[in-house]
Amino acid sequence: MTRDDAVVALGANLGDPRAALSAARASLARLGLIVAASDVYRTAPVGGPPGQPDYLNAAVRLRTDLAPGELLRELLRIEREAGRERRERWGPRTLDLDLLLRGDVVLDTPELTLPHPRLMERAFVLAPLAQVWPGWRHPVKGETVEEALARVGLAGVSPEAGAW
Ligand code: A4P
Ligand code: MG
Repeated sequence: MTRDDAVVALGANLGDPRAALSAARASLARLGLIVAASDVYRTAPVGGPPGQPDYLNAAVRLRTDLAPGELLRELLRIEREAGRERRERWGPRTLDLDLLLRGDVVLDTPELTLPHPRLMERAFVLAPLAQVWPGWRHPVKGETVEEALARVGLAGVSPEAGAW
C-alpha cells in the first residue's frame, strides 16, 4: 500500500443502486488500480428531503497517477454517464461519487476540498473507509478513521451481504 492512494466514496438511492455501484466500480477501475473495495452498506439517509429511500454506500481505494483535480473531473464524468441529475443538495441520486481523500493531501479550492469536508462526521462514509484504509489519520484533525467512527457511532449503517 502506498501513502498517496485515493479513496472514492460511492452512494446511490434511486433506480437500481447496487447495479449503479457495480457499474461505477468498473469505471473507476479504468482510472487506476483498485487496491481495496469495502462491503456495500445500507444506510439511512442523512439530510435532504424527508422520506427519501435508504442509500447503498461503499468505498474503493484507488492507486492512480491522476492529479486530484483530474480525478474529480473523471468522477463527475462517471456520475454524468450514470444519468445523475443534480436537483437539490443532499437529495436522492442515482450515483454520487465523492473524492474522500488523497493520502494526506490537504486542498481547499472552490472545486475541490480534501479531505472531504464532512468525511469525519458521517458513519456511512467512515465505515467503508475503515475497511479500505484502516488506521488512516486525518491530516488536519489528527483523528483516525476508527476514532471518528467510535465517536460518531454506527446507527443507521449496516453491511449488506453479496459481491458487487
Ligand atoms: N467538491 C468539493 N470537494 C469535493 C470532494 N472532495 N469530492 C465539489 C467531490 N466533490 C467535491 O457536489 C458538489 C460539488 O462539490 C462538486 O461539483 C465538486 O466540485 P455534488 O455531488 O454535486 O453535490 P451533493 O453530493 O448533492 O452535495 P454534497 O455537499 O457533495 O453532498 P454530500 O456531502 O456528497 O452528501 N445519506 C446517506 N445515507 N448516504 C449518502 O451517500 N449522501 C449525501 C450527499 C447526503 N446524505 C446521504 C448521502
Ligand atoms: Mg457529492
